[in-house]
Amino acid sequence: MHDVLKRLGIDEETYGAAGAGGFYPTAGPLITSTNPTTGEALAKVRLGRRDDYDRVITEAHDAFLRWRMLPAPKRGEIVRQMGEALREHKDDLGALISLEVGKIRSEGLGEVQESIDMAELAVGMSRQLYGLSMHSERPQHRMYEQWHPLGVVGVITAFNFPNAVWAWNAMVALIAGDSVVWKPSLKAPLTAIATHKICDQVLQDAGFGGVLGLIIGEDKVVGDALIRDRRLPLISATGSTRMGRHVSAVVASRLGRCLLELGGNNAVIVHRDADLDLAIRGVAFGACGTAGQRCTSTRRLFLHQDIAEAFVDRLVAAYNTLPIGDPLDEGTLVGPLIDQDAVTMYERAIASIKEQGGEILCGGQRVDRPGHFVKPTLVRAPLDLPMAKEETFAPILYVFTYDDLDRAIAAQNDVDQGLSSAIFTDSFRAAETFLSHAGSDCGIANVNIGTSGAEIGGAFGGEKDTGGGREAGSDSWKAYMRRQTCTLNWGSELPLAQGVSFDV
Ligand code: UN1
Repeated sequence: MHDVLKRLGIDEETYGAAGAGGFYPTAGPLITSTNPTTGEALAKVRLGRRDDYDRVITEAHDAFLRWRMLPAPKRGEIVRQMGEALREHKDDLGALISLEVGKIRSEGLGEVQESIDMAELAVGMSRQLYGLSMHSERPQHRMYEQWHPLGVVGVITAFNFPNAVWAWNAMVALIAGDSVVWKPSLKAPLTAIATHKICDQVLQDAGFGGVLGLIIGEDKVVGDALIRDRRLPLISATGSTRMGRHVSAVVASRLGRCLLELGGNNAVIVHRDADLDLAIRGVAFGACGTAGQRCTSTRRLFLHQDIAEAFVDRLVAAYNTLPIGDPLDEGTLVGPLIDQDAVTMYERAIASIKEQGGEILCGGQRVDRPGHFVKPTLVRAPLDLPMAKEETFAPILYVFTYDDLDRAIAAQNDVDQGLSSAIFTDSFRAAETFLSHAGSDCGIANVNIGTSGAEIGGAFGGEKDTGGGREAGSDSWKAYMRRQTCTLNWGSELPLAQGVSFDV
């Protein structure tokens, strides 16, 4: 057993549900979390069942009733301590992320940093849960909006950000006065358990056990219960568009709220006047970072015809020297895919690309070594290549050539997803065209930086099949609260709005 796991308090066999009193024995099936780099078993998790789910939700709801009465800045103080606790464990937690999902060392650490940043941002937010005030049309009346906690928030996360995406939601939901029940991916249960333990300890110490709940279980058992449960006014879900469509339909049928962060098919446009050194680095990180398994990964590249050939040559050269290997080895830039299914999807995608007339410029195969490694792949593609419209969660980048910027932007927008986008250009006019109302249709639009690696201060999310949700910074806290409009009469008359009279 890895020392990292021991230090994080994870046993060889651990339970998959936690509530007011910490972890308790579950009796569902046993799953094994394996290291995608080596195939070695890391630890086993006993899944939660329906009755475990009910217990977690009941305890979260009870805890919510007390938590919501704590003033928001006091909740913020507790969240600040969570950020500190994460900072103390950053090294080990980052290593666990590398072990469990194959992120390179700096990305594993970066993910924990993202959670720490979220905690700190949320502390500030806790003093600023502001509402607007309006002038009433009636004399001696005052009108304003205030924001109340929502209740128990259900958070569903994917394997690729097994720590930070929970933090985007949880840190903000906590300062908002909600309790949070987390259903993590079955592909990254240990990171969830370790993260929960660290943050829950802070709440337990403050006398608020139950505010954070954890339920690890199968979709058809606990996932289904979570999305149908009327006790959960908000479900925040990150994952595939297919999953999001289902979650959204079920939650809508009970008139609940959804916050969705789903698939992306993110593009970079490299204009003829771009700084190509910047562009090469931005594209390589965007397409190959996290082995292409970010929702923000760069999947399509539009090159102006004047620079296309030279750029492709440089990119192929860069791809051919990318160090692929153990994510914990210094110098590695590309780790493994999450599991064999992901490798199979990659191989199927490559076969379809070839069938559809795409030309593989480099990569296109798995790497001959144990673990789930594939080669980052560049594909020269006709504009209508059907595969380029799909999100394959692997390092495959489709390269197109354009002559007219408007056409490149239109092609960039011509996919179902709308998460992230970028242009590399030194032209003010080109950049502003890209950012205009007629420009990128994505939730994120960058100039001279790539599509991935967003900072948490901004709202994060995208349009169309990406689901429309906004998480993390800016005013995204509003999603975790309910708005109340209040009108107060401090006069001795009762005038009615719109001039209505009703004298009794
Ligand atoms: C994701 O892949 O689900 O912008 C989230 C980024 C990260 C978050 C990605 N900050 O790439």
